[in-house]
Amino acid sequence: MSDKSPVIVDLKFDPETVAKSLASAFPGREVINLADPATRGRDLSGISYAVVWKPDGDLFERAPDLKVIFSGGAGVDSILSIPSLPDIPIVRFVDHTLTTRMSEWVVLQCLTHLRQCFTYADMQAARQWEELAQPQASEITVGVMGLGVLGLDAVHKLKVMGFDVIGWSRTQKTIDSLETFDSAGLDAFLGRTDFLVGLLPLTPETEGFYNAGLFSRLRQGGALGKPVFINAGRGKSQVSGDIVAALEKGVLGGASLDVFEREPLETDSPLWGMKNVIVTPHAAASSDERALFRNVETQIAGFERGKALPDLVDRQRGY
Ligand code: NDP
Ligand code: OXD
Repeated sequence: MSDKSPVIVDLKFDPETVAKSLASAFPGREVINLADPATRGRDLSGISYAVVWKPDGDLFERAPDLKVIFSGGAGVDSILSIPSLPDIPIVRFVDHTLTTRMSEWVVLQCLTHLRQCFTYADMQAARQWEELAQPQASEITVGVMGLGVLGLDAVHKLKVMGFDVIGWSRTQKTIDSLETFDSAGLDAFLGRTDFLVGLLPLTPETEGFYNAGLFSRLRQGGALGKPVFINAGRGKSQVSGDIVAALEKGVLGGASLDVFEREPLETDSPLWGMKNVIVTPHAAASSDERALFRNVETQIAGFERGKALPDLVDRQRGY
C-alpha cells in the first residue's frame, strides 16, 4: 500500500474518457474516481488532493482534510460558488494544450467573419459564383477582453494573422506592441473595436457585462460595416436577449458564441438559427484529461517537495 495521499477525482466530463485517462495516471497513488459507482459511500477523510470540475455540492464536507484543490479547467467559478469551499489553495488548469485550443477557436472565428464565410456558404448553396469585396485583416481591430493566459496567447496569434489587435483588462498592462486599456479606458477601447473577443472569467463584476449598452458602444462603420461579438469566456457574462436584439437591429453584424447563460443552450433559442451566428457547445478549449492529470501529478510532486504551487486562484479577485 502506497503512503502517498490518494487523489479524489470529481470531474463532470465524459466519464469514459476520464476513466480511460486515469488508467495510466498518478502512478503509485490511489485514485478515487467519484464517477465510479464503487466509490459510493467511501470515506474521503484524510485525503489531501482533489481534481474537480463542477464538483458535487457536498464534496468538501465529505473530504474535510483536503490540502489543495486542482481545477479541471481554467475557469473556477463553479468551484468558488460552493458554500462549503474550504480556505485552501485552488490551482487553475493552465496548460499549453488548453491555451492552444482556445487560440485556434478565437482565430477561426475572427477569420470566419473576416472572410465572410456565411455569405459564401449561402452563395454556394445557391450555386452563385460571385466575389465579395475583401477587407484586409489589418483593417479590422480585434479588441480582446481579458489579457490573462488565454487572452495573451490569442492576441499573439491574431497578430500573426495580421489583425490590428488591442487589449483590455482589469489592471493596466504594459505589453510589447500591444495597445492596452484598463477598466477606466473601456469606452475608448470599445469605440475602436470591430471584433470583440470575450475571454473574461465570471465574477460579480463580469456578470451580465456583455449587454445592449456595451454592444452600442462598439465601432460602427468599420471595414466590414458592423461589429461582431465573439465570446468564449463565460455565458453568464452575456445577456442572450440583448445579443439577439443587437443582431436583429443591426447593432451587431454577427456573433460566435461558445458559452451561454444556460448550458446546454435551449433548443428553442433563436441564436441557433440566426444569420452570421456560430454556436459551439462550450467546446472552444475543453480540457484534455491526459494533459490535466499529467499537470496535476507534476504539481503534487512539486508541492510535496515544498515547491510553491503555480496558477493559484485569488479569491479576493474571484479568478
Ligand atoms: P486569467 O485569470 O489568466 O485571465 C483573466 C483576465 O481577465 C485577466 O487579464 C484579468 O485582468 C481579466 N479580468 C478579470 N476580471 C476583469 C474585470 N472585471 N474587468 C476587466 N478585466 C478583467 O484567465 P484565463 O485567461 O486562463 O481564462 C479566462 C477565462 O476563459 C476563464 O476564467 C474561463 O471562464 C474561460 N474559459 C473558457 C473555456 C471554453 O472552453 N469556453 C476554456 C477555458 C477557459 P487582470 O490581468 O488585470 O487580472
Ligand atoms: C474552462 C472551461 O474553464 O472549459 O477550462 O470552460
